[in-house]
Amino acid sequence: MNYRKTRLETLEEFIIKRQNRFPGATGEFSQLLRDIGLAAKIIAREVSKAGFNHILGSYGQENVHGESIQKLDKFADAQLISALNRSDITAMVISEENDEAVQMGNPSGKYIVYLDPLDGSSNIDINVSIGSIFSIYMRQSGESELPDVREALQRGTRQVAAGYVLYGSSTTLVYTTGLGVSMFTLDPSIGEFILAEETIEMPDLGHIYSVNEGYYNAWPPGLKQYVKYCQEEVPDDGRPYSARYIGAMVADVHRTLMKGGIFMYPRSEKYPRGKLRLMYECNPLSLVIEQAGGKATDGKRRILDIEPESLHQRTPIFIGSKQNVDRVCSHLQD
Ligand code: AHM
Ligand code: MG
Repeated sequence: MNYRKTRLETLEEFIIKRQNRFPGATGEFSQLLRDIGLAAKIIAREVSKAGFNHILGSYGQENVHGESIQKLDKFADAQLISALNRSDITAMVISEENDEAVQMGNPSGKYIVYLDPLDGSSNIDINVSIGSIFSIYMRQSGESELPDVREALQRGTRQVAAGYVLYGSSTTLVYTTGLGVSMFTLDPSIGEFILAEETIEMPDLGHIYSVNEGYYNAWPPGLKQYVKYCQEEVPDDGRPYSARYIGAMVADVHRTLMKGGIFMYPRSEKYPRGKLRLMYECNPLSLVIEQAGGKATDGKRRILDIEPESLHQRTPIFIGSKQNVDRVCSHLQD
């Protein structure tokens, strides 16, 4: 009998293959990525049962931003932190769900991990896409003491890896270590993430814009102008563009990565510094988008160059295909 050579590559195999490219690698970083993959599978399993496993609805508490905590947010937070605690690699975790940094009790741990355990929590109860976002930094000081929070305040350019897991019509894991962006799909029948695309390159220009238009009146004038530009009837130029807004940044940015276009969350009167969080939403997604050939700015500065001042700081963001981001920036500067 002849067997056709179709080779499925699992996330584990892919991580080890990449690790082998670096002769001195200790394998610790690979272990960290595999631990995140494990937590993602457990969260995906729970998300897929949401509705009958009593995990929907509010936890009856508010998080540090005054938002109602969903049970699934708490579950995802606990799963990710305990997966990262399986080994002594991670020294500190900063999560959207915890005001303070979580010390893992590993003074020898080399890495600091930021998490948005479940982005888009308002989508949980309505069976719309949500996701977990992660961002990984190396400690800068010696490893004899537990890290100081100041060690965690590093620019986005210093991320050694970043990515997300999207719990959508399928569960997708996307990550980068600065060598391009790779995507995996969870095959629930065998419980493995399988390589779907080794290197994602996004279009330079896309025909979709994504922004919460309910806040139109609070937008800066440049953004109003840009959205008007997107809506103009210029068929030769592919306009009007389509509008799409899922309400979970991770899902909106994933669509932008795959199809091109732009996702925007500007500053407003309600959120004078923007709504989205620099360290565990904007930086990791900006690294992914840049690694796929796109761009991300706060309207003036590259997101990855912003010097962080606090763990939970917010920023406006314009992220997506190069040409779309350049155009909105030129309107904002007008
Ligand atoms: P969350 O992490 O608490 O779910 O909040 C962040 C979310 C983003 O995912 C999304 O893009 C944004 O908030 C939506 O905000 P708005 O409802 O103001 O459009
Ligand atoms: Mg979020």
